[in-house]
Amino acid sequence: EEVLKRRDLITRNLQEVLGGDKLLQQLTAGKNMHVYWGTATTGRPHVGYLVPMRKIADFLQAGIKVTILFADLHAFLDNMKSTWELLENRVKYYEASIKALLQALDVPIEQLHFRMGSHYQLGRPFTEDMIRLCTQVSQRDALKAGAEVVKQVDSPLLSGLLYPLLQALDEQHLKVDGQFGGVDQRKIFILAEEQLPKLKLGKRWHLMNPMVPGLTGGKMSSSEIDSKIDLLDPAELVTRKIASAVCERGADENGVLSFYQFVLLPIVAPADVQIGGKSFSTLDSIKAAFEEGAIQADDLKETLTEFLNTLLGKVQAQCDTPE
Ligand code: TYR
Repeated sequence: EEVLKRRDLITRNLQEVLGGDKLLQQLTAGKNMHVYWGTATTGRPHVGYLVPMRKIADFLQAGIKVTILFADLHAFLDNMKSTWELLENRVKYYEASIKALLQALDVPIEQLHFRMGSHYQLGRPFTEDMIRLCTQVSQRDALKAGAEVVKQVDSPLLSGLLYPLLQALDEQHLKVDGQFGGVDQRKIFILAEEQLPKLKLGKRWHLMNPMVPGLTGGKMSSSEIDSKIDLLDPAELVTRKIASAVCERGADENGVLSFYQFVLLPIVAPADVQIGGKSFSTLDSIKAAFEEGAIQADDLKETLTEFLNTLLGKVQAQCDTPE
């Protein structure tokens, strides 16, 4: 029963789990488990990072070891989203931002482990595995695996084909039992599950978060400025971005409500949230009140703005290292 409780904590709010049987087996056997989440140190961390950080808190609470990987080489491999010279500074910037974010969320960072990809990916053992893996994976499969993660260009670079292979091998070289990421990582996770066993490097479970849509709907990307709120955006800019978001009754896509669903509600739970002078604990009740006209778009925006500015205020107070 205790085991099932831990399993539920590990998998709650996820969109998809691959290898859930194995996870349960390991829990039952009392194995000391280890999971990692990687981030390519490309642009600027944005509020979408709140969601995986919340999840990491669940892992810690379930008593599993968690490593955060700053995938600096991956930032370079993905069409040089970072230059070779900038790699180290980017990691520092990410590390400061993410630690500040974790602290603002009351996640005990002293229990976390932090690694940097280039520290082991350039060494001989990793390189040997990479070369071996290159003899297993076709160009086509490598390209497909990266389709939702690596920037897609007309003439794909070899570096972009290596990207999913290195990510798969990270599982082996970080010595983890599973990897956690957004559901956009799915094809890379599948590649890892299919290919690593061929090299006798084992098969891990994979946990996937839903993607957080931007304020204007659609995937939150580092390039879509208006729909994306950076961790270091000043309060008045956050206020302006939220104010300009479309929030209409009866629309299929509502970025403001998505924010409640993926960011605000999971973070404030189990406490209630106050909107327009009323108390809510579920997305459905918020949606219903909005549709009925009991609360207005401006009410939704006001609560969201206050929530984010309070949280980001804490992050920014911790982290005064803008690039
Ligand atoms: N692919 C991840 C992203 O999209 C980054 C990553 C890189 C994750 C290497 C894990 C890993 O081992 O940001």
